[in-house]
Amino acid sequence: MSMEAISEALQKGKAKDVKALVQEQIDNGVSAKEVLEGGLMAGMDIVGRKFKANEVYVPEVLIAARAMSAGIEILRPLLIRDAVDPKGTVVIGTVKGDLHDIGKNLVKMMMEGKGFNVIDLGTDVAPEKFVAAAQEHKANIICCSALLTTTMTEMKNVVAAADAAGIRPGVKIMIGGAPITEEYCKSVGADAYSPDAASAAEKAVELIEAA
Ligand code: B12
Repeated sequence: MSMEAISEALQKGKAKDVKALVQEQIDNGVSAKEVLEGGLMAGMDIVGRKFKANEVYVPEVLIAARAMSAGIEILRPLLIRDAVDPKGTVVIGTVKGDLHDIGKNLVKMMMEGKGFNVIDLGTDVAPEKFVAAAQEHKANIICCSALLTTTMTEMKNVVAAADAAGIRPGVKIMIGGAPITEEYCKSVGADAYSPDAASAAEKAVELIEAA
């Protein structure tokens, strides 16, 4: 019931209500993971379906996205609570032409939770910028996010730019986002793919330990 209230407030883009309802659940002892998946992501999933069906438009989605981010901010300290020893450095960003950042921000948060130092380049990041940041910060992993079938092709350019700069295999490239699959990862020559933020962080730890 209360998870539904979070989902509904998110769909209506009521950031203040989302924050209060998320806090209420946490105060009641519900886990951050449960609130994230059962409330916030469930609500955004419905927004996504309505968006696809032309029942809601970009402005409504944008307001819902802001409400989701407000809710995630409340969960942030809980999601990254188990941070341990520094694991390495990750450079993360959403690829060129793509402005979706909610998933990227979640991946960033989970990586921080695993003890990674995360350099966030934001959205609409050109391949050369990923590579320059990896060199500057001596990163172990570059993480690219894409939510559009028209921008996911940029990942191939990030791999090519990293190869041209000669930073691989020292720097690994991880990719993800709704349209990405394991097969796509292989086809562009990236090192790893993961379907969600929690498994992305686990995969990153595996990559570091295997290096
Ligand atoms: C919110 C949203 C927007 C917001 C974005 C706000 C923001 N700050 O991010 C706004 C309104 C700006 C927007 C704009 C557009 N959007 Co939009 N949007 C969405 C929506 C509804 C939700 C995306 C989201 O945040 N999901 C929640 C997060 C948590 O999930 P996620 O991003 O998938 O991330 C998870 C995993 O994928 C993974 N992950 C993500 N990144 C990474 C990275 C790595 C390295 C790894 C390992 C894992 C990983 O972990 C995350 C957490 O578990 C989706 C629909 C959907 N169901 O996905 C459409 C959707 C992505 N958008 C779509 C479209 C078409 C657009 C526009 C072109 C619309 C337009 N006509 O203008 C523009 C493009 C703007 C641009 N240049 O980027 C389409 C894409 C279709 C396609 N296949 O290409 C979708 C699928 C909607 C649809 N069904 O039609 N959008």
